[in-house]
Amino acid sequence: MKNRVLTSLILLLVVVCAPVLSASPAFYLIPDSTVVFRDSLFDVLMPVDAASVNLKAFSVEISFDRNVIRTDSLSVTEGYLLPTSSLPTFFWVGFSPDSSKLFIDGAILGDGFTVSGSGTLANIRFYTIGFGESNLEFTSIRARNGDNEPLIYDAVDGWVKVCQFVGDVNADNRITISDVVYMINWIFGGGPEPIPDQFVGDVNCDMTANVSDVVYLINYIFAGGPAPCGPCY
Ligand SMILES: [Ca+2]
Ligand SMILES: [Ca+2]
Repeated sequence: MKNRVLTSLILLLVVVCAPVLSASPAFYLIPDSTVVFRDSLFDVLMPVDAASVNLKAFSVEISFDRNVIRTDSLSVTEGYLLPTSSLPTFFWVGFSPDSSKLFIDGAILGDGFTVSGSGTLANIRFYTIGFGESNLEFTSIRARNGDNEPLIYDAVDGWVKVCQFVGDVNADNRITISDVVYMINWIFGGGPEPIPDQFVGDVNCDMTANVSDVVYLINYIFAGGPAPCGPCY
């Protein structure tokens, strides 16, 4: 009997405490993973979740690989959440000198006024400049409530991969006759290897790049043959 009472008490504690334990608010980057081609744009939202309470101001620092993606101050715009207070807001965007960190500050201009619940704080448009992968990482999150007290938020980071077309062996972001010439020069003329390595030239996906891939590529470009086996390298 004693054990049953104890078990019931523990169960009650778990039920009561579970929402509290899982209620830690967080800043997100949505989508948390993006696969995109080079020389293109992609959008990332920066929301907070429903556990966010009495948010008046925030200041975040997001780092990324500047050799893979970039953004600029015109491409970062205010989200809808703080303006739902119906008061004027402050919104500022800055960058580290080497362009590898993005700083975003926002606040409701009005003593004591706050917003609670989920919503977007910023919209960020990145452009891709190089092949590879980059984390989108919150390296700092600071937030304040209406009494100017610090609020604690978790961070849910993002990630992006900038892809290369399979068959784009000269890495100019398109598949053309110049890739065929490049492949022929590599295979028969001792020219440079496909960039970044030979597997980007394996357009028929048989795990090796050779003359049969050249034939496949010619057939694709000039005769309406099947496309390279995978769109992304
Ligand atoms: Ca190419
Ligand atoms: Ca092949």
